[in-house]
Amino acid sequence: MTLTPDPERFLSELHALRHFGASGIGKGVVRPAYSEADIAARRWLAERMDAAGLVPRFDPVGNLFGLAEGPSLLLGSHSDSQPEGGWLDGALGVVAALEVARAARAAGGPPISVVSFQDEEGRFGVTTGSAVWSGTLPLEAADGLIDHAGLGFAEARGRMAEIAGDFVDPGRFRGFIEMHIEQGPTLDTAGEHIGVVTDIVGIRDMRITFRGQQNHAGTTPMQLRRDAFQALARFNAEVNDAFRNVVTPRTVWTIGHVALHPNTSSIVPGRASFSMQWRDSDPDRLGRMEAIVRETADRVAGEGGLGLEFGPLLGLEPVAMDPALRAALEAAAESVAPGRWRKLPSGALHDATNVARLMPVAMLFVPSIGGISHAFEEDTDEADLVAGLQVLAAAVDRLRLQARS
Ligand code: HGY
Ligand code: MN
Ligand code: MN
Repeated sequence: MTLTPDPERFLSELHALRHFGASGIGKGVVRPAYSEADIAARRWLAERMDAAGLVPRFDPVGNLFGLAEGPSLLLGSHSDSQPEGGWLDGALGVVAALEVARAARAAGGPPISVVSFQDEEGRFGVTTGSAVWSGTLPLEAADGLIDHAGLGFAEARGRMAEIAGDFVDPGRFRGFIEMHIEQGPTLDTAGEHIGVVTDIVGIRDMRITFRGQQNHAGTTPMQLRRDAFQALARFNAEVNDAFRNVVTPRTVWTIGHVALHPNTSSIVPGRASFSMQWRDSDPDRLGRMEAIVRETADRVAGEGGLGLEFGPLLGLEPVAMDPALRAALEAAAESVAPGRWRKLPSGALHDATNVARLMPVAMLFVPSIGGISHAFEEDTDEADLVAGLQVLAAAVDRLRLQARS
């Protein structure tokens, strides 16, 4: 009996989830890891998993699993959001997984478990919940992480202590498939409905701090200043320049968070602390970019007479998707959207990168309207959401038949 997920129930559950932390602007959400809205959403998802016949289990870092009996295929994503997030980033994969798990149960199999990983958006680290679960990041190291406001990971995860159980054994899962929005313009621009991911880029992410001299903005001559913002500005210009010899058109880098101290008009900033993040599909290029970042910061600090601190370098390596799981997704995409799908790399990071250390993984995308994500405007046509659900279900069906043959 083939799997027949219920599109109406899927869409209504997706809309219900976005009300946890609704931003009040479009369909946007504010549901950072361990926030009240995030924990409430996870409790609600646990109830939905239970109602779907799965056993809900929170692990010590707040990853939520809905467990089928015995060996199963794991589907899912994450339900925490960026500080200003879209309603689909992560949530889509969790709700689609739950609907396919119901359809599989109704069809007499295959057993499907569901997961919502915690802190994929890296409030504390980089895909922190799945990084800890997969062994990429030791729990003790994660507990030493802090968010931009200074809250510690240990304290944050402690907010879920009363519902937290042990880590779930990855050995019970045969593989992992994550459905996600593309978060880029490729599918939307091409008028295609489905993307089957070939590989996920690697990432490096660190905090850098320049320490100069806080001083009066009116009486301090320019040539005597040790202005931490000017150091950051020079660093940025010189890194952009140096990267030109190393990067490709697909390489990206971002200074997304800047904290100036004391951050007021009439004081020369004495401290500039900022995030420096870069991504590429080639680990060697990621390493060369790191050398440029460190050398440039050293030179700017040295020549300007400023102090310099590098925070811990967080990162994940590029990872290729599993050929067998990918083939099932490709065949399913052709059956649901013939000629209107493509294979493509993921420029965004996903929990699948960490899970790939433990088992075969694959991902499928649906289009993001205008390629927008990590913004309240993030959206996808409902027809494309349903097409993605049908591809996920059809791929699970194919994998069941293969397992039987
Ligand atoms: O940043 C990322 O790629 C992911 O959305 N957290
Ligand atoms: Mn995501
Ligand atoms: Mn995201």
